[in-house]
Amino acid sequence: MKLFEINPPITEIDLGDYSIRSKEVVEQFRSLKDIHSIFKNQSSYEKMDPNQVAYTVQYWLPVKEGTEGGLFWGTTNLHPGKVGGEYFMTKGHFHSNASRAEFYWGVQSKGALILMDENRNTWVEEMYPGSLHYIPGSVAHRVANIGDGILIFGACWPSDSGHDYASIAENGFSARLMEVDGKPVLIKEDEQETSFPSM
Ligand code: S6P
Ligand code: ZN
Repeated sequence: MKLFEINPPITEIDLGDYSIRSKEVVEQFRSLKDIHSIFKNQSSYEKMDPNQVAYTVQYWLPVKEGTEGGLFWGTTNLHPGKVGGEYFMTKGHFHSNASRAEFYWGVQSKGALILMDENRNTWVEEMYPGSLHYIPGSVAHRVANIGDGILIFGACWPSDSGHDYASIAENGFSARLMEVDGKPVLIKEDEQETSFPSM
């Protein structure tokens, strides 16, 4: 009888905080100064510590960026905070390869997934430990931390998605998630207010 060797996996995640242990893991660090231009109120930003951590991301990239048919995996730790009433959030992006979709899921604390289609319709999904989100192709995505602690969420996306940050840097999303009377409210850039799930 031939015996087969059972190999250990090359990657592990901690099921508590979703941190990744892998040879291929890449770490990204974004301080407030790296992302400040995404916030509306720049005078509030000027009064804050530019070096404060906004978010960190661990990427597991088992294949080369751009490989068709491959998958990438990521864990984001988004810190709590606000710039002039606007929650700390990720830069947000479309995928350069527009048809490529993505999964996000909540791991720790409370968040809001802000989505915008190519016609600039914007909507929000609540994130919490166990929430699962399908982000279709051609939909820009960014996450805001609306809780008190570090928001942790996971992501999985095709390795040939690419990231188009330029469109968002240029035109932003059509709505912003602001804290109004202690609650998150989606405010369209034309100032109309839409209440976010009763929380
Ligand atoms: C990658 C995936 C996430 C984000 C991360 C940071 O497609 O959507 O891993 O890269 O959450 O957000 P952003 O918008 O700065 O890339
Ligand atoms: Zn993405």
